[in-house]
This record gives sequence, C-alpha cells and structure tokens, in this order.
Amino acid sequence: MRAVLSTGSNIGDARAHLRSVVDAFAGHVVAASSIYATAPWGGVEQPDFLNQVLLIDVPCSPHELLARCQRLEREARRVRDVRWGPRTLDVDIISIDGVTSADPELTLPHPRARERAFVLIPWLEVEPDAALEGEAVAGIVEKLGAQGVRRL
Ligand code: A4P
Ligand code: MG
Repeated sequence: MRAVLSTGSNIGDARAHLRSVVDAFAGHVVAASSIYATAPWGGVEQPDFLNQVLLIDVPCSPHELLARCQRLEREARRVRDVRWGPRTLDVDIISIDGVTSADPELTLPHPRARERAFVLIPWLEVEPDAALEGEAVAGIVEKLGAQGVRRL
C-alpha cells in the first residue's frame, strides 16, 4: 500500500524535524518533495511553516502508521495546545491508496487536505497525476491558488 504523508514544522529546527520523519521511514520512502516555506493556514498568527510531502510504502496497518506518526511528533516534544497553532512537528496522513475511513481517530483521505495548498502543491511535485476522492489534485490547486506556498 502507498501512503501520502504531509509533514510540517514552525518551531525550532524545522528542517531537522522534517528530516526526522524521512529518516524514520528510511527504506519505505518512495519520493520526498522539496521543502516549502508556507504562510500559516487556519487564521492563527504564527511564524511561517516548512512543509514537505512524502510518498511511502506503508510497512504496517493504517492505525499502526498513525501510531508511528504520533510517536515521531512526541519525539519532537510537540505540545498540543492551540488548534492549528505552532508546532515542532505535525505528521498527517493525507491518503492511503484504496482506504477510506470516517473514523475520527484516522479519517482518510484527510478531511482538510483539499483546502490546503501547503499539502497539495508539494504532493503534486512528487505525483503530478495525484487524485483526491477521484478529483485531480492539479485542478483543486488551480482553484485554491498558491496560498503563500513557496518552494525552497
Ligand atoms: N486524525 C484523524 N485523521 C487523521 C489523519 N488522516 N492523519 C486524528 C493524522 N491524524 C488524523 O490531530 C488531531 C487528531 O486527528 C489526532 O488525534 C488523530 O487521531 P492533531 O495533529 O493532534 O491536531 P491538530 O494538528 O492540532 O489539528 P489538525 O486539524 O489536525 O491540524 P492540522 O491539520 O495538523 O493543521 N499552516 C501551514 N502553512 N502549514 C502547516 O503545516 N499545520 C496546521 C496544523 C495549521 N496550519 C498550518 C499547518
Ligand atoms: Mg495533525
């Protein structure tokens, strides 16, 4: 199974936090996008983020993958306080091939991905014909605009 992960950081050594995810999935990473500097999405005033998208071969069940992602967030000493606020590391599962789920613990595809250029633009870089619920990601991005997402 193939999964699309979105990673983000805007506290501390953001590049190192993103790299920790690539390292943790070493051997399963099919493609890694460039790193993007992105304006904060969601209305909280905070520093710009760095964001990246990874395509990985899922080495485990979807829930085990979520647990691994959350472990990486914990290892980055992420503190959850402000929703959509600043964070050392956020690892979201955007989609897993062939899996749809309405479970709030793990909703697939990620319910807010289609509103977020910081997810979709890096995703397009590594998978130009990507689709989200049957819709071409390229078309969704065209409607959204760049939202302050710059490739570094
Ligand atoms: N959960 C359900 N589905 C999923 C999924 N597909 N992937 C559950 C990951 N987690 C999923 O997540 C809350 C719960 O969602 C988890 O317990 C998990 O079981 P969280 O990461 O603790 O909550 P959060 O991150 O505070 O909220 P949310 O809505 O997930 O925020 P996001 O989506 O992570 O957004 N702007 C820019 N430019 N770049 C960013 O990276 N990130 C955020 C955070 C806001 N603005 C941003 C960025
Ligand atoms: Mg999250």
